[in-house]
Amino acid sequence: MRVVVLLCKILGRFNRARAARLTLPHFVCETPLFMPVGTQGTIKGLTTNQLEDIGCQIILGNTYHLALRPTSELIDELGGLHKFMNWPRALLTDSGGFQMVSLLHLADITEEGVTFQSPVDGKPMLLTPEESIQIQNRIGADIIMALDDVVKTTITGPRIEEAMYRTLRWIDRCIAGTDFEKLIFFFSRLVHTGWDFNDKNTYIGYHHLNKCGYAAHKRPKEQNLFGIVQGGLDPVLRDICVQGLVERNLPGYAIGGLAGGEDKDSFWRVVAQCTASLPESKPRYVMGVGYPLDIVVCSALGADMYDCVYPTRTARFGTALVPEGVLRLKHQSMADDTRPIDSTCECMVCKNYTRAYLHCLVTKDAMGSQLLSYHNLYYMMQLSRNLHSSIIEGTFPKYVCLLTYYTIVPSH
Ligand code: PRF
Ligand code: ZN
Repeated sequence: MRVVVLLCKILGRFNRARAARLTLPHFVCETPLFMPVGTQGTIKGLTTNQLEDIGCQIILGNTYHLALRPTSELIDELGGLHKFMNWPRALLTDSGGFQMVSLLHLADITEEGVTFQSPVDGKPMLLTPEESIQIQNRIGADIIMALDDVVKTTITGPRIEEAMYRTLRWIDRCIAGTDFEKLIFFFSRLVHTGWDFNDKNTYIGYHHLNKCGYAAHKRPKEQNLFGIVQGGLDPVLRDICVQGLVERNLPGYAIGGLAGGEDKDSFWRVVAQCTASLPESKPRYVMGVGYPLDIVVCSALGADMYDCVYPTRTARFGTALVPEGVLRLKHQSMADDTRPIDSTCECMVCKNYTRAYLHCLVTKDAMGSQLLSYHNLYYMMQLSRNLHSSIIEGTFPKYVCLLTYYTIVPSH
């Protein structure tokens, strides 16, 4: 039997919305939560100290990028990703397949795995479910994702069904991959130190990891494997996938294949359907979702976790997130505007800099995008905190009305 180490305690509810506490190996996180995306072991333009300052609880790393450079073997050798990037809080890694398919037009999916041409030397390479898990074990994140077969929701026909069933077959290969790691782990403990007992002769498990020569960061037993629900916009396929994954009793579940160009109504229907039949006691993560409005709606529908490059990418294009929508700092009207980005925001940027100064920087200096990224991520963290506390305090509808009074749909 698999040991589930992720504790998900529901602290409050409002209809289907939940506010929970997730106890992960490196940090206790509060939901709903937004996870900034750090592609190359960094959130572009921000230090990890700044990320802690803004209240960031967990960040996302991309297995595909990290496996290419600096490689998972080197990260492992240097003590795991937490240590490598100096990030003491929680980390999640995506399995890599989605990034390959979305970034490389040369990626191809077969039953064995995702084949692609290495961008380093052009050689054909294969990422299997087992290998994705092994790479993620070496990186050492608190949450690891199963390799899935992702198809755009705008595609129709038998490919959607094929991808959903393949995702279900691959989850068993991912589980087998993690269990193999655990077996080696227990074997190594047995060989090096014998089992761990306290003075009352009670087995106390995998403490003192360094003692047995097993690197402290490499704790496969403590990594939480999330399965990913696929099935496009077809409710029957989504239902088969949810049931199949729930039977496997995983520590958490993600809803994948969305935010790929489908209309909002179809997107929200899939989220509503999945959250209705996923277990109450496990976290639900909607992948690739990050517009403020989508986070509010998905949270109302019972989802807990989100990730997106949007807040940092849009910052690099000179756009700031504000309660009214977005503010384009490049616009000529900002040139002599002495107000902060948002007078209601308490972030370091809004306390110290004017729109006029930021207008001057955005096109000329890297500091412009760094400051805007800082503000935008602060905005997302504040949104997560407000959702959490309003669900607990019973003021969730009031908070949502206040937010949607302004239009929080970005205008691009
Ligand atoms: N699967 C994986 N990563 C993802 C997605 C997915 O479906 C999405 C949604 N399009 C974003 N990131 N593995
Ligand atoms: Zn601000």
